[in-house]
Amino acid sequence: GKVRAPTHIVSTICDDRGEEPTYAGVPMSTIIEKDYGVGDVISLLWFKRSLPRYCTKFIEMCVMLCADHGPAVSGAHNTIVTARAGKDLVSSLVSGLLTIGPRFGGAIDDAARYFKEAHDKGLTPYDFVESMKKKGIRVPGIGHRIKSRDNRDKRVELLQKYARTQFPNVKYMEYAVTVETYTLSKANNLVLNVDGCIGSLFLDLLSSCAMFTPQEIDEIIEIGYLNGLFVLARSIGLIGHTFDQKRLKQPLYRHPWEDVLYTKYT
Ligand code: Q5B
Repeated sequence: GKVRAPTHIVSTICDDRGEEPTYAGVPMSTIIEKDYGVGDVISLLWFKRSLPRYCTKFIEMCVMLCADHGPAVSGAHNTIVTARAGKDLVSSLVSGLLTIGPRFGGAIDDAARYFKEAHDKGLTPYDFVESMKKKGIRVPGIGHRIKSRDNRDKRVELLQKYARTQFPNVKYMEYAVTVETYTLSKANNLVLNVDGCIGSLFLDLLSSCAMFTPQEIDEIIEIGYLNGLFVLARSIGLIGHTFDQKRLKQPLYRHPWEDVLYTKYT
């Protein structure tokens, strides 16, 4: 019989061979005719299924609310400096994206991992936070440079409000809030931050929408899908910062000497 030569690539999310491309089997014309949003497209290409509207709206809210947070954050700062060095759009964008990681914007996956483990094991917030401290690990999703008990993060409030009214269950987010109550007793800025809020709420979305098996949820958390939301969202802002600098014809950036502490090598 016929023997098919082994392929070099296996791909399951988008098929462009027919009359029109499909995303997880859904033709482009359906996406347009049925007025799908970017949340639906993310749901098809990342999760390979059509999620209910309340879930895709939540995804869209995450993208919109994380699109930018001003010029002073690590990502925007790098992008601005790179654009001012005369580099092109892609270089300016990726130099900002490369700052996304465990301290800045890229704590969503770890927040989901640690909150899930602690919640599912039934750890009290005290036991969870203190065990992390003993291991020398900062609680991902907790703490912010400018947000605090008295200067709450509106993004967190908006996402929490939406999920409390739209999600069938918000047990992981409520657990994260009890962790926040404990960490706030230690320092004013140890709030549940936007990464921790999205991480815990995504656990709630995955576990309560009846569209994922427990094994699929574990795989999503293990692979680490959720930082992708911040990367995608913040790309919008970083591209904006690049255009802004170019439009403003900003010169090469040089950090002022007076803002550097030059000390003798010890
Ligand atoms: N301490 C975010 O720290 C920050 C602790 C903690 C236990 C913690 C820190 C942190 C986890 C990572 C995380 C996402 C680095 C943040 C984001 C997007 C953004 C950004 C924007 C946007 C801030 C002072 C004392 C020390 C620490 C203790 C701090 N965090 N203990 N668990 N999580 N969080 N990142 O203010 O005893 O003095 O040694 O790593 O979730 O990135 O807008 O800016 O949209 O762009 O620099 O919102 O919290 O404080 O490092 O001086 O620490 O607090 O151990 O204790 P800070 P530090 P001690 S959202």
